[in-house]
Amino acid sequence: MEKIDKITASFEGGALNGTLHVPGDKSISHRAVMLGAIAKGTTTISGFLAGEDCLSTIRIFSQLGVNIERSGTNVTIKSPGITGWKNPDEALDAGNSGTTARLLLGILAGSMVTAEITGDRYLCKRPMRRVTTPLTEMNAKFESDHVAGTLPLTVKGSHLKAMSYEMPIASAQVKSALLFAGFSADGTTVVTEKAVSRDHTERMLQQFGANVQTEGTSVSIVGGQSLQACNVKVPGDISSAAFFMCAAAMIPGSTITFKDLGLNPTRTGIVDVLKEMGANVSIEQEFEVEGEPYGELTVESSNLRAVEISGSLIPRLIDELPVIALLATQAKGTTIIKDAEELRVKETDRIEAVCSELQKLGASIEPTPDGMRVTGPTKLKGATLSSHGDHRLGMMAAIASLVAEGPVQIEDASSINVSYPGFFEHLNSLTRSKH
Ligand code: SPQ
Repeated sequence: MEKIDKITASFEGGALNGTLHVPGDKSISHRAVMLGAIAKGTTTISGFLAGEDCLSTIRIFSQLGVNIERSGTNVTIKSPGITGWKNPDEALDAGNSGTTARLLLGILAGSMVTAEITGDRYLCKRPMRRVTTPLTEMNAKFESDHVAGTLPLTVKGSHLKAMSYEMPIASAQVKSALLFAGFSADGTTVVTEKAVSRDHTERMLQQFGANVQTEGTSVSIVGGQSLQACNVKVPGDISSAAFFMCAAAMIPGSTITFKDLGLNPTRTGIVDVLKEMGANVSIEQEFEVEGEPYGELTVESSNLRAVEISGSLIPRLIDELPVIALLATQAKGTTIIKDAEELRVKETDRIEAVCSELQKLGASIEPTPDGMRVTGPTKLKGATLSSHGDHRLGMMAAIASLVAEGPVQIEDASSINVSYPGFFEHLNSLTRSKH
């Protein structure tokens, strides 16, 4: 993987124009490897995201004895099935990936494997009790040398019992971990969310032949089912496209079209917000592949106005909030983001980090306990920004360079490889900038 430590991005002005196939969806790529490893037989994945987070997931399931071969974005998984996994020789390292760690806790809890799960210095600070507390109620067994509720953690696979659980937060990772555990448990597990979070696990479990029922904000799964290996196609990641969608919306004269983009309604909050801000967004050629909606989406620049973003919209755009905050610096009025306290426990505290980095560019933005307030439009100036080791912050900084006067230096830009390998190539293909 290319190592980029410090990058200077400067934009010579002018519009962004072109067509992009953004890399495969990160959430769907993780789940495809996980379900392919649980199912006995051969699963193939096309359009896989070869970013560092998903490569961590592949490495982990290889350590458990699953045969996984990757050639670019094509992956072939030959698995003995979950009951054929072996104890790993070394700790399972989820790297920077919260999705890998949390879903793995749910999967291994009901397996026959004992394994230690760890991660990088950012992941080892992120909360795991949101998953281990309900899993323990299902009879899962965890061991830890410390009391902080963080990684490293050892999970000892055990016989699980089903449960009904009302989640205190809307989180696809918690929901998915519990559905995976419910898959191995005795009885029917029901998980209820406050607001609907991304539902890729439910859709893909169905694709692998499992009986999963969704009713409103509740999802149920009967334990003891078996999965059928299958072929998974991964759509383009709307969370990656969001960076260029926002760039096109705010830079006069721009038009960018995204092909084969994932348009799952639990992920399209960014489209709703762009439209409400006055951006020109159109969707064509909508279709569905194996339960996941796709389409071709075009964004054209226009004058933008401030919005309020809160409530059930938040889980539908949680990962887009850093770039939405940047977008709001170019919109007329005060944008208010509320109910987004979850941002404080991502790869970094994204409320503090987004505000401090955008303030360095001269933005009028202030943190609030559960979000931020951004007033625009503001002419941004060049500065040195840090990604804080967070891919979404690194990409936000790169997009900021397109609207700032003067160069923007990005420290620790290699974090972008977590979710968007080839990001700068795509940026260069759309601009006349030099990086
Ligand atoms: O995997 P990780 O590190 O947690 O990734 C992030 C991201 O920005 O890419 C969050 F930091 O996305 C999460 C997302 O915020 C991916 C995810 C999933 O695939 O299930 C769900 C969301 O997290 P959560 O905590 O709301 O369940």
